[in-house]
Amino acid sequence: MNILVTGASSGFGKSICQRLVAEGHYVVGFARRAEKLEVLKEQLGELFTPIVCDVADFASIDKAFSEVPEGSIDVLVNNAGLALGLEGMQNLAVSDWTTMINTNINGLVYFTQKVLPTMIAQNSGLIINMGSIAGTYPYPGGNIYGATKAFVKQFSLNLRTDLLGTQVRVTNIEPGLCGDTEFSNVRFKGNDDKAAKVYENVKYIMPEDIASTVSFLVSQPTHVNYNRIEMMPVSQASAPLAVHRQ
Ligand code: NDP
Ligand code: 8X3
Repeated sequence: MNILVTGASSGFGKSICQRLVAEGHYVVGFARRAEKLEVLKEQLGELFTPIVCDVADFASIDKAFSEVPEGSIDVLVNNAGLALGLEGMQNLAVSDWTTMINTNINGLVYFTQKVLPTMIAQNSGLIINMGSIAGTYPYPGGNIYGATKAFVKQFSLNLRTDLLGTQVRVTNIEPGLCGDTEFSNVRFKGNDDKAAKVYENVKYIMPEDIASTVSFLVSQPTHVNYNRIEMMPVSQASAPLAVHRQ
């Protein structure tokens, strides 16, 4: 299959590319950091095409798509995304929330719209969006990040209704605590000690577990649609409702 993966330079995206190439798929990986993509290219060889792209910039996406090798697009994995900060909304920098919205929402929607005409015309295709448990369960400081992932969840479900009558499928993967990625390093803006504390003394989900879920979805029969897959490590559960007592 021909598979496009955004956010291919680290974490889930990198692991998804490694897994899918190992399974014999042609994978195009998008990200901003050319040097990281080049290292992956050296490792994965002919089946992998790296394309530098900022998904928060529509012009960059247009340019990137003009570089995608000819051929049908079978699967899009909308994985690029980030959280910035964990402070209350009143203290969140405007540049942080606009970056989260532009990346997690606008970039994902634009990529989706880019592949839809081809998928609808060929009457087949699979769009896998990377949501989060943060899109369902609120937590302090999750304000904008969680809301972007709630958007991704509802957008995925709404897309299914637009696509009813076609064979194009849509799945929202909603992971919980996953380590061995740059997610918290990015969230805490390079404060690696703070990032490391998120994963202290806990067995978290690994990027390979997410890649394995993507691989599972890609290999399903084409008459089956998984709408949502929520994943947590066994060591995580949703919190009880908070009560502030006087
Ligand atoms: P990483 O920070 O390791 O990976 C994020 C990827 O997204 C990188 O490849 C980065 O590449 C890319 N990216 C970020 N911004 C842009 C942009 N503007 N344009 C293009 N690429 C971009 O984090 P994860 O692998 O953990 O996260 C991947 C996805 O999974 C995200 O959507 C995240 O919200 C979601 N998620 C993560 C969880 C976790 O606990 N880790 C849990 C639930 C969901 P580059 O910087 O090179 O552009
Ligand atoms: C990443 C998981 O709980 O840090 O989406 O928001 S969480």
